[in-house]
Amino acid sequence: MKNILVTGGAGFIGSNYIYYMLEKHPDYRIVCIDNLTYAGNLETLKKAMENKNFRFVRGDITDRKAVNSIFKAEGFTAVVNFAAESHVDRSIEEPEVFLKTNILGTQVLLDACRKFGNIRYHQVSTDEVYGDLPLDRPDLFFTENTPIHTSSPYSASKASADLIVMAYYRTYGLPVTVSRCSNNYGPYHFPEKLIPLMIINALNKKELPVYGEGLNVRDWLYVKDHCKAIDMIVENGRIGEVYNIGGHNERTNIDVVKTIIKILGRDESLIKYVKDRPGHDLRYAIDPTKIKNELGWEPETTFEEGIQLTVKWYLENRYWWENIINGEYMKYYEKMYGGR
Ligand code: NAD
Ligand code: TDX
Repeated sequence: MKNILVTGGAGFIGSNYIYYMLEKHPDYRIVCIDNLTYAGNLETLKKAMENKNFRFVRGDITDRKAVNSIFKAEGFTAVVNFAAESHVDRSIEEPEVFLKTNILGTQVLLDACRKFGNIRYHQVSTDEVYGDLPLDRPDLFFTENTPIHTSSPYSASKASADLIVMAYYRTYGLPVTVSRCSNNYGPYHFPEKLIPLMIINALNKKELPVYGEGLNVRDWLYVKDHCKAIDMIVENGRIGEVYNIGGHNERTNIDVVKTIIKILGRDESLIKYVKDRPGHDLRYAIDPTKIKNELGWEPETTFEEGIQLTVKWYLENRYWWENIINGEYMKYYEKMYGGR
């Protein structure tokens, strides 16, 4: 029987992956380790907890002793590492924890995979490791051969982790894969990120803070399509390979914000252009040819469908985000946006 360790599964993409896997592979055992940072939420995993094939362990991936003891007890067949500090703006304020979790945490997991029987390891990485593309060259895309060229402490930490993962493949022969995905959106997305922040603020008739002129471009992928791609890579991806994941869904930030305003029937006067993010990447755009040709992966959800589904989810799950924004989050919001 397959027994998969999912790290960071109380966060946005990890939790969506857990639900995807429990449904797609009802015979697999899924164990989640997550230390429940500000971004982790046990409420998100409430339904998964009812499944007898699922186990949650509160633990830190940088804690070697704790990680080794769960590997020893469980006998994993694969590890999928989502656990990370994931917000670029926070990495600009306080980089250290990004280096600790994203780089050293990855190393602890890789060591455990070696120690407990050369276990299959998948690293969930990001298109941000490629840096950015210019706005006036729509013909350019990130391929797996695009050089690593990072901008923020977040992306630098993710790139470092990728390099360590590939070093464990080359040096020790550990069976690894890496995926680099574009911006995700969908259910359980933490309110600090662009799309949920704009939905929640628009619902609350609060200002919508757009960085700079709102012309930066992101390549949006509905989270379920990302989960499906990871499943395919872990099952059939070639060992030692990197796969880009993205669905050719490029939008300027201002476009995304105006779409949300329209869906919610709010007024564009809520938009407030604020001071730009330092080092703000201009454009991300993924070329997904490799995963399409090798594994047959294609996105199933268009941006138009996905954004409707996402807004609907936030309307129907107010308790989930109201709990978050009524807590510590307000302090963060004040610090990042107050007087910006
Ligand atoms: P998230 O911030 O929503 O969730 C991260 C989870 O990791 C949280 O549950 C948190 O508690 C947990 N965590 C953090 N530090 C930990 C530690 N030391 N030990 C154990 N658990 C820890 O992040 P997300 O958006 O779901 O991103 C998941 C992964 O996907 C990250 O590796 C991120 O770099 C990558 N990624 C994200 C996107 C995106 O658009 N969100 C795109 C591409 C790649
Ligand atoms: O209030 C805001 N106003 C704004 O204009 C916020 C929060 C963001 N933005 C802009 C900055 C970006 O150009 O929107 C764009 C998206 O911002 P984020 O949601 O913070 O995402 P991004 O920085 O693109 O990074 C995301 O995608 C890649 C994830 O957070 C990363 O974890 C992932 O690796």
